[in-house]
Amino acid sequence: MLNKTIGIIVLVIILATVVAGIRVGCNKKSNLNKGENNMTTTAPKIPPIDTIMPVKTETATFALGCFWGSDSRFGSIEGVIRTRVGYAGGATSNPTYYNLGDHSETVQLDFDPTKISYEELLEVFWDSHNPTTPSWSRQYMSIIFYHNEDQKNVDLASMRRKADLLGQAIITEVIPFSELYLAEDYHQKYYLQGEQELFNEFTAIYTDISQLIRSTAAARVNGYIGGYGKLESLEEQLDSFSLSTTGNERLLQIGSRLLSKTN
Ligand code: MHO
Repeated sequence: MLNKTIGIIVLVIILATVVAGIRVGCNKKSNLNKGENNMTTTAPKIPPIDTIMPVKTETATFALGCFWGSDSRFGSIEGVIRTRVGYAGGATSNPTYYNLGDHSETVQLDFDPTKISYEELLEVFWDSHNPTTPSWSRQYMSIIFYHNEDQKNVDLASMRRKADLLGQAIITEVIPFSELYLAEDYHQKYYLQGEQELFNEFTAIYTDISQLIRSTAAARVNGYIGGYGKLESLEEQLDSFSLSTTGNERLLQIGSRLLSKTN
């Protein structure tokens, strides 16, 4: 009888220890979680605009002169998700800015076709340069690189319409896309890189330039700094960039100087 009672007591003690152990374990874990949460609230915040990605994107590739400007212009457009600049159209392998070979400065866009159509992007392409005058160098050629037969058909139809409208022949080449050699880091989101304080805010979040290149927020801000887009859109989107209060003030100051108010 005594043995049985002792046995039960020992069993209860063992059970209590195990339960307490699990509790302590859980507490430890939840303390850890709290710690992690605290860290995420103090770490730089991913811009909300970069957290919502469309289910499907399409890609467009254009050469139309210096890519600093086209990166900025296309980056300001609602529906454009990512921009990157590089060299394309030639046969020289691994071109660089100072050793371009037969390539041309090129901008490439990933866009959400439910927000902007490829045709609309082509309109921006025509309006952003003079496609009737041959370029004086291979570096600044006017080229549309199509990614599929559909794009090719849309390109040719759009080009005919534009030529009719202008009453002039268009010299733009329409050729299949093969490869984009990414330009050097300092060419990506060039105008944003020139605004040191704003750029620093982005590099605090995106420590690797390849992440920054993929950021919609960086594309938009680079667009507004280049003088593209509307002040009204900038004001609407400001919160989605996660900039500091001074960053917001600086961007609004640039915007009110360079951008027209509404559409
Ligand atoms: N005219 C520009 C060309 C730069 S671009 C990336 C300059 O300031 O050198 O071709």
